[in-house]
Amino acid sequence: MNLTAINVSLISTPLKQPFHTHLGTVTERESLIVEAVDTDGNSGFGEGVAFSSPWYTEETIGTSWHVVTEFLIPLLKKNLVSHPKDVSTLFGAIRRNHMAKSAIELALWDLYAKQKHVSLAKLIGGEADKIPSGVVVASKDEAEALEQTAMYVEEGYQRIKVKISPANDYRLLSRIRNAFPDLPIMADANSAYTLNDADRLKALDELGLLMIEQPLAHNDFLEHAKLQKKLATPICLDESINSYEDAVLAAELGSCRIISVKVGKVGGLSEAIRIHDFCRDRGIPVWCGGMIEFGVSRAHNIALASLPGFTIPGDISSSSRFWEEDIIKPEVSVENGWITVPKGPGIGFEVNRTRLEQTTIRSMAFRF
Ligand code: OSB
Ligand code: MG
Repeated sequence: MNLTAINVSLISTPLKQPFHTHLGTVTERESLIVEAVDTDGNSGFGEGVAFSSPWYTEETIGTSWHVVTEFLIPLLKKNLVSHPKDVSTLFGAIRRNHMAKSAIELALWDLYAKQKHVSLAKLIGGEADKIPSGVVVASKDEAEALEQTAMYVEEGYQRIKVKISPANDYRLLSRIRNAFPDLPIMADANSAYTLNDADRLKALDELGLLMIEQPLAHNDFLEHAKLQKKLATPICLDESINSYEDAVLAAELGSCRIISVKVGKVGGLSEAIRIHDFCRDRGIPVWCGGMIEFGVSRAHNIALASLPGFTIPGDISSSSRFWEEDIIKPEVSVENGWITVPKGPGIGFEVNRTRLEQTTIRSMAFRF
């Protein structure tokens, strides 16, 4: 791919408002931005989406920095890569660290698409011109959650996801359901329950939810299968799905009826596409999850979500959902509930270098 340099930047920005889950609250977002440069001066960008602390996955921004700079970039320097697909094989020598791997792999996908003068969406077989947009309500306060829902419905979002736990579940969801009888609503529990709560979750069946995301442990398949048998509402797995093999396991065991794909969590776009293809063949609906990410990752998600198996609106909202100013130009915007899939080369958004520099707290350049 004629690489001449890789630049790694650690950026940090406060969120417009705190994002609460029962696992913890995010108020400030750090992210790793990787730029891959070729001999013709093309630049491809990727984003590493690990959080500052290991509350959601074991990876952190710190471990990503370590693995990217000490292991993955040295591997790339020593081995010729002619297609971004080669990267998964090359990085197979390093165990897990999916978000670190993905940050680089995504930069190479963007660069490769730019070298071929095609949009990333088209390169990977995307068919949609626009994708439906969903948004997450993650407030501690029930009245505020209702207000936010009303605001997002007004903005046109096609599906609302609400963070739930035993502290708010039925009460909050039934209030939202009563206020919006026809709204597609889903609930994300981020592992707030155990199998002993099956009756409590069964009570949510009457609310007509699209799905309940990850009710049980982050690494569980067996108990989710037992729970799914008891619920009419489809279970969707998020935390449990870290690879293609996890998706196969979940399908074989009946642990869920829907799968959420997060590119960073599964180690890159190639793996995300494998999961998509498997789910499409098996008739399992998939949707693209979100990581409170900046525009680079959002742009990659848009390309992924243009694949035909993505039949449910994902957690891909506008840049303004989280940021006063994003690091891409134009920013991601939602029009009447839809995001247009860009047709320009690569991810189809420019990186706003001024904003990138303003938000960078640490950077490192590697020459090839
Ligand atoms: O569980 O889906 C999740 C954000 C951070 C970590 C985990 C999750 C989330 C979200 C998506 O709910 C938020 C978004 O980016 O829109
Ligand atoms: Mg989730």
